[in-house]
Amino acid sequence: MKKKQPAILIASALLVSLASCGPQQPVKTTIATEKPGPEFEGAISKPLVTDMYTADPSAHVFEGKIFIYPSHDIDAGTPENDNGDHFAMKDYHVFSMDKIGGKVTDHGVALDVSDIPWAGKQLWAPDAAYKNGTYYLYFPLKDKEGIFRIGVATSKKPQGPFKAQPEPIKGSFSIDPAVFTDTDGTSYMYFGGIWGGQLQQWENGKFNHQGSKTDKNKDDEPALAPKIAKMTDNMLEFAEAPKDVVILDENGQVIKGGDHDKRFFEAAWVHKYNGKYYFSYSTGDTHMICYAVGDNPYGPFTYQGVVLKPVVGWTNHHSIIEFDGKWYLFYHDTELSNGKTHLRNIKVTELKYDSEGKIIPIDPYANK
Ligand code: FUB
Repeated sequence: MKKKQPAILIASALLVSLASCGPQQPVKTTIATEKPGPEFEGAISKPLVTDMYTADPSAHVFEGKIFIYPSHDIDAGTPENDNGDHFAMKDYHVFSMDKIGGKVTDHGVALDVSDIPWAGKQLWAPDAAYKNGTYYLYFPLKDKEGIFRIGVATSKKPQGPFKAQPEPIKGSFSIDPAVFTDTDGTSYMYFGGIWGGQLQQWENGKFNHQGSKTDKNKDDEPALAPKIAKMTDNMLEFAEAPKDVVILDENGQVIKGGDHDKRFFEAAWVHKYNGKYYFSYSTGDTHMICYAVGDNPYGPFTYQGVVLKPVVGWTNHHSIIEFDGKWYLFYHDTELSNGKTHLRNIKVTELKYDSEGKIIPIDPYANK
């Protein structure tokens, strides 16, 4: 993934100790100490975690608390490219808070890449779910052939540690799993991401190593669709072959590949509000979180607008939860690293709806 804007990279003393990265010795990237630049002025919220880089926050309410399942960003020294090779994460930490604005507890390493039998590299944006006394951590990871698959790990506690299943979920591919459990108890996984997320490299159920490396490059055709699959009762497998999640524009037409302001890129999330299903996602190279609304978990979903305007950094990734009668958007930017794309920090802010159920767009730097 390449930056659209000139890089805001300021040399910093980032030290990496990657040599021994077993579960007992988590990967440590030292936090930069310089003050954030002017582009962060007016930030509406502060980083929730300040002693490590965190991103892609998937928040859930478990056991009456807020649990956050983010990526753990590190500086592995890999040059930035459209493939996202610079996102070279190796483990996950889980965080919890009793309330918004309360102390953020780091529960330590919840899962390490060295404990995943099928692992190649790059632990990207995870999500979590709960069913019948077990917590499930879902994660995208490249296998030994360099193909992203989605894995699952289990624990009796929301904070882990989690034990990975020996194989990735059968039939899974691409990145950014988001598991939504409907009010009837049925769970669905939404997933997919283009460019480094490889969705465009899947053709007729096969991974094409020579396939297009970014978009499908067919601007007048329907954009590549994110995927949905119902989960089995034990939450470890897909109960059906993944289907396309269709996103329509305001005129009922499928959003086209050339419509980069609206087309799906990555970072799917689903929540339910007033009986409607809200499918939100990142537009990637136009850097927004948008949303579309549908009448059932499978869609189709009709585009409604922007949830979150671009943050400083290339990626935009989020989750939405209700807690104590209010709605919250968890997101990230790059304030702690002063603009380094791959060294992000998670944040939270309140999210509001208007009287018709439309989300009021959030400007992450509105307090200028
Ligand atoms: O964190 C790595 C990747 O960057 C995530 O999987 C994407 O959603 C983007 O945030």
